[in-house]
Amino acid sequence: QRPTLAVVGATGAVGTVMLALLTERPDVWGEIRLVASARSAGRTLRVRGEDVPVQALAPEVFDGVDIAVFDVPDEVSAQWAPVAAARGAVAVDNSGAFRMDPDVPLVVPEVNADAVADRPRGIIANPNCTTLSMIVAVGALHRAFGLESLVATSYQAASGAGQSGIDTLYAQLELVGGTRELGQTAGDVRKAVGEEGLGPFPAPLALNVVPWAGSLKDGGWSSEELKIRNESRKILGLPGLRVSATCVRVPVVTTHAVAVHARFSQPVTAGQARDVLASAPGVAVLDDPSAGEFPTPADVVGTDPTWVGRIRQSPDDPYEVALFVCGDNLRKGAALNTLQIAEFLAGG
Ligand code: 11C
Repeated sequence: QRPTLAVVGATGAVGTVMLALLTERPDVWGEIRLVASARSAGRTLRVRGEDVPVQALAPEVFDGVDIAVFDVPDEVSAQWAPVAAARGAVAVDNSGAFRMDPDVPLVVPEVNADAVADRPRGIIANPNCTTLSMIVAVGALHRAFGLESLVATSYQAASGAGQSGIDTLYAQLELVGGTRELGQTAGDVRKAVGEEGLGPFPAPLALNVVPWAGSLKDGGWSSEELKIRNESRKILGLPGLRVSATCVRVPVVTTHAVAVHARFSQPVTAGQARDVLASAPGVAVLDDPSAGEFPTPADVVGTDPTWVGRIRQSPDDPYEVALFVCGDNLRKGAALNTLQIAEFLAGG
């Protein structure tokens, strides 16, 4: 009998991509149950070519469910993933609620699929989309060369902040589009957008870059930067890995990019790194700057792989390799990785 899947948060930005993936990918599921807040209950959504009613989140929706994927805010997952687990489902959670819980594995199938087996709470966590945008490539290089430190700078898309991030960016672009004077005088873009037009961002995103994502933590770090550090350490099984990240929001709708400087326990040439990445599952190499070929968010959005280009050996340190990585933050960064974990469980 095919397993029953519940999709919790089916109506959100990530949930919408999840339904598209469930329709596109080889179908391993029996019943697919769609679950959302009471506000969305009663709506009908299309999945696998069928109209499926959305049920309100309640303990009984998990009865008979084998795997429940959660694409909801942290506080909703914190409350409901344990309920799903108590009713017998394995909860695969895309929020930040459980990622650093020592009794919850943090899984990227291409890197540490075996970690799914050790799940005493019946919950498996999916990493943050920024970690996920680079970790498949970094994990492949670690396996080959032994990673010692990581410096990462992100260029994060507006959709990382959810539907309100997308709506805010489009609204700002409409406000500033066609005004040729804007962006040449300090504060003029902020004035054009207005305080009420900032949405979830602390500064205008149109015609700008914003060095901030998440909330303020000790030492001036953002939560997003610490997630990259802590989650990379846990996924790679390197608790002492040195990681320094700077997270920046850019006026891109979807697909996070990350400039990565990785230092290894041995010298690594660009050619060696390229060969490893070219044969790594889930990675696509696009690296011919002489032909103008490197990944950009606008060129790879909507695709599954982790795209890598600009692969260079540091001119000053033969142990260090620099690369530019792009990954769709709603697919591999969220829905796809969650679904891959669920499919791995369904197959095992
Ligand atoms: C962003 N990466 O781009 C964040 C969103 O921990 O799952 C995802 C936050 C998380 O704003």
